[in-house]
Amino acid sequence: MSLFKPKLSRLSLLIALSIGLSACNASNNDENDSVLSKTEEAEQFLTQSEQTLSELSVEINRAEWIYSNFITDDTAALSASASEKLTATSVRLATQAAQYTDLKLDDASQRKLNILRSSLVLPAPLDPDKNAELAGISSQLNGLYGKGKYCFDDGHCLTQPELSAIMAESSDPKLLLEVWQGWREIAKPMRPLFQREVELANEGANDLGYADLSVLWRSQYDMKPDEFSNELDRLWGQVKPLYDSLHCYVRGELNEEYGDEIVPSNGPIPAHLLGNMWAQSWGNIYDKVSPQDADPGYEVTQLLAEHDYDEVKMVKQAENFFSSLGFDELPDSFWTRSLFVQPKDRDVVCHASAWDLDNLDDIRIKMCIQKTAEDFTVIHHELGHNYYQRAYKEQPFIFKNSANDGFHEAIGDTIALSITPSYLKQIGLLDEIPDASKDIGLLLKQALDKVAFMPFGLMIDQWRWKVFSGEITPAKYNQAWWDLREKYQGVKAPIERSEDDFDPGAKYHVPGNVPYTRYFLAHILQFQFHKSLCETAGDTGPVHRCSIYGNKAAGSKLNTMLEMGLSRPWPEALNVVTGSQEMDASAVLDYFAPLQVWLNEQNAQANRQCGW
Ligand code: X8Z
Ligand code: ZN
Repeated sequence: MSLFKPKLSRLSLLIALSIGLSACNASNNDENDSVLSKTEEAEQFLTQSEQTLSELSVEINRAEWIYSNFITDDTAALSASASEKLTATSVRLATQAAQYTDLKLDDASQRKLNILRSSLVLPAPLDPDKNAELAGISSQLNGLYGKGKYCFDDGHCLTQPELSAIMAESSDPKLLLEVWQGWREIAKPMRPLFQREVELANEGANDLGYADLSVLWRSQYDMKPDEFSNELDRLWGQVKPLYDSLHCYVRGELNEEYGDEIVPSNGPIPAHLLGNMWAQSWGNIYDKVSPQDADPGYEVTQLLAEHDYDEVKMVKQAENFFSSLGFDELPDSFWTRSLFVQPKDRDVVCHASAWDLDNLDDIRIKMCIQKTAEDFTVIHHELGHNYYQRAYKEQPFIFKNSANDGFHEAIGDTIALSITPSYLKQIGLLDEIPDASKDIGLLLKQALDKVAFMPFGLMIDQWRWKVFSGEITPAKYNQAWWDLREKYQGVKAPIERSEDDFDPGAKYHVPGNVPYTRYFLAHILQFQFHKSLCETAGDTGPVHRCSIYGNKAAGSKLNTMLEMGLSRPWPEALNVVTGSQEMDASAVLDYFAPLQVWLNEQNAQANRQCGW
């Protein structure tokens, strides 16, 4: 499969094989011969591993696909048993790969061995009983999230997407609080399971030679784990002043909307009032905080409704964007096999995902699409995964992945940055392009989605890495979660929380065991990609007005990077599109430069005390 969740990595690393190593292990007095035979052995190990991996991945992908589309006890058992088999063999492979890392192999083989060693996101201990226990826990956690509902006093129950729609649309603080609190009830039973999952996976990481799971997760970025942590601090340091200005402005506006009792004009913002279940992106409160004189005067949600867009038409429109860049159309099987609409008759995992069932052409998305601007963007996000998967399909199995996990998350978002007023006009959704005086409104909407997301994208794994390393103990899970929410985002729980709660579990990627730093990286990378592709397209205007729609030169450059997959270190892939080997948030700051000035003026005029 290639869903960008832990399963991506778990499932990308299947079965260890019983390869005939015995002849090569025979003692040999000639040192050169011995080195040579070990090298040959390593090459053979890789060839056979890749062949078996690619064959077996299809079986695993199918089990996972069926489970996520039809959550029952039986499909859970099948998925757990597939994942148990996969993990056992991946761990064996990773262990075997470690034996060859000191050899002098060609770059590609060396790289493959390193990837085999470090790509597991949920490594099981070697003990088979513990492996089975871990697979069962992981499947149970996924099921608890997928089946999660909140039932109101009158007995009617809502699923995650329905509750999220209330969080997006309502202005009633009492209702928002009820839904916020209600959804988090689903996570309480996850706590002991999660705690045990961490223990077992840490043991698995130890067995592979890593100090803990945090070190393993941070070992996948072509640099040392601690260097990677420092990179994140550096990038966040670049963006933080912009975030602080946005936070200050939004808090001030919400204070006016809701009053001192509900949103005090200092301190952290209560997390239920930001238009999103997790306060992770704030675009849905645009109307509550928008500047009257700079509002562009249209809403994409409304435009979609006025033009009779249903779920399929939304996906077709997104496909059309990629086609305009020169990418081939999606295969027929995409349209017949994907899930676009939430089924009424069964539990499914609604959280959007993109899949590559056969590592070739059987690409699909699975998503309970709402007919909103937000989901129109998410569709582009998911298709970005599918086009990436198809672009690297000629690579050897181990390189069938993105340059780093942030790249996979950034491609569709990069395309969605091109959904500008001029693009909407070109595709017939908008009649008139708002003039430049409305740019502040457009930029504010974009910042509420993108800039607001950044500290959230960072804090989830700051929490998890500390949990994995033992710095955060189970007795402090929830407290530490809210401490980090406050530190990075400047938000707080709207009501008292305790260690009876397990608020991290109410976010899909925690029970799903999907690393989250990838989304932080993607939010930096997509602005770098957008800026560079706009230059390739010869756009000389402000970068926030640029759309690469229809530009084949930009499409071709992007495709060159996508085709590389994971075959080279990510700085080289980045260099193909941007001409630079560094991740750098100055593209974010350039994009939002006019907004930054405006926010600071507004905050100064209103005499706001920023910070929390
Ligand atoms: O999980 C996702 C995608 C699937 S890879 C829909 N995202 C993160 C989230 O929803 O929390 C995209 C942005 C952040
Ligand atoms: Zn994604």
